[in-house]
Amino acid sequence: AAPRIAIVGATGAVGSTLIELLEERALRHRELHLVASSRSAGRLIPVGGRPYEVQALEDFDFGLVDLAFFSAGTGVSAEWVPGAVAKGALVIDNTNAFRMDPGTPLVVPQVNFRTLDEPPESGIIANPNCSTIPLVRVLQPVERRWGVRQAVVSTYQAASGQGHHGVEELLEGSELALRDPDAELPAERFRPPLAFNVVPFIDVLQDSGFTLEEEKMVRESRKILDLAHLDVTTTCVRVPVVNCHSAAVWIEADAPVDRDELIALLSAQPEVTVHDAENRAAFPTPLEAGHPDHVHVGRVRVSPHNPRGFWLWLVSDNLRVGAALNAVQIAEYVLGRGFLAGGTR
Ligand code: A2P
Ligand code: 11C
Repeated sequence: AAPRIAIVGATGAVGSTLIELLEERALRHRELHLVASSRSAGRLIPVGGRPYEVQALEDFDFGLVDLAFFSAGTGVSAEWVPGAVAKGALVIDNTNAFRMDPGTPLVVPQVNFRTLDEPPESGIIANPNCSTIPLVRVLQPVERRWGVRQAVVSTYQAASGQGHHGVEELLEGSELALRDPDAELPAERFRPPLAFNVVPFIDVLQDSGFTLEEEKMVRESRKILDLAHLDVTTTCVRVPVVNCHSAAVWIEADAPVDRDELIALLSAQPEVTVHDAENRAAFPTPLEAGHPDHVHVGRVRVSPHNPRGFWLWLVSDNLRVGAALNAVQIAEYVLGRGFLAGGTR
């Protein structure tokens, strides 16, 4: 039977993308419950041509659903996911709350679907951070073919990583700055302001001197790839782009890498498009990447000084590939495995 589904954070950037994907894809549902904060309670959101009323999280009974997607921030998940699990819902959590919990698989279906061979011990499946997902999608085939000695990543992350409010703040700040270069720009989601700026600081500083975003990319990649000592290091940068995260990735393999073979290998990965296979001048950008459900790769360059080292440029839709699509693909896989058959785990 099709499951009964709740989307927590349904009014947010990832939540509304989840709704779009439910409409687009074959993930059927018997009932759909849209949940957000009490601020949004009573709002009507159309899904499949029918209005659904948003319910306040405090009033929602998770006993009514088989599957709950959480995308309302780490604090909300930490507080409410355990209760949802206790009521019998399988939770796919899109926050940082449970990703490193040993009883919770951290899943990118194209990479480690095997971790879903059994239902998760915790009742939770974690969705990785939006900048981790495209990275592991290319690291895994390289690791299997040549071995990865080290990966050095610089990200170029879009405003939508901070939700609808992040996008609004960027657009509002950009308009203000165009009208008056000395205007004081809004800086609630992004400080310093993001408009016409580049900010090498995402989330909070950790004791290591790296930011939490940078640390998440390292530890999540290690868990997903099951490589506890993978040498990956990152600088995470926010750029004034509305949507789609990019990354410049330097990988040093354990053996010399042939560019044509590398391109063939990456092109053969599911939902990966390599742009410079034939035309070396072709590359993806956030505005013109192409299929919104693919990881886009370009600027594939083997170093002339080190035949084991090469660069990749990655672009992917952080709300889809990096968040909602990954979560929906997890749900599709889980349903295929029958964890939710008949509406129960
Ligand atoms: P709301 O719209 O009612 O504030 P975004 O990432 O785009 O900022 O969206 C965050 C999502 O998380 C929204 O759906 C928001 O609902 C929801 N949310 C934020 N705080 C809470 C909360 N305390 N309880 C329930 N939902 C919350
Ligand atoms: C950003 N990557 O771009 C963040 C958003 O751990 O799921 C997602 C944070 C997370 O701001």
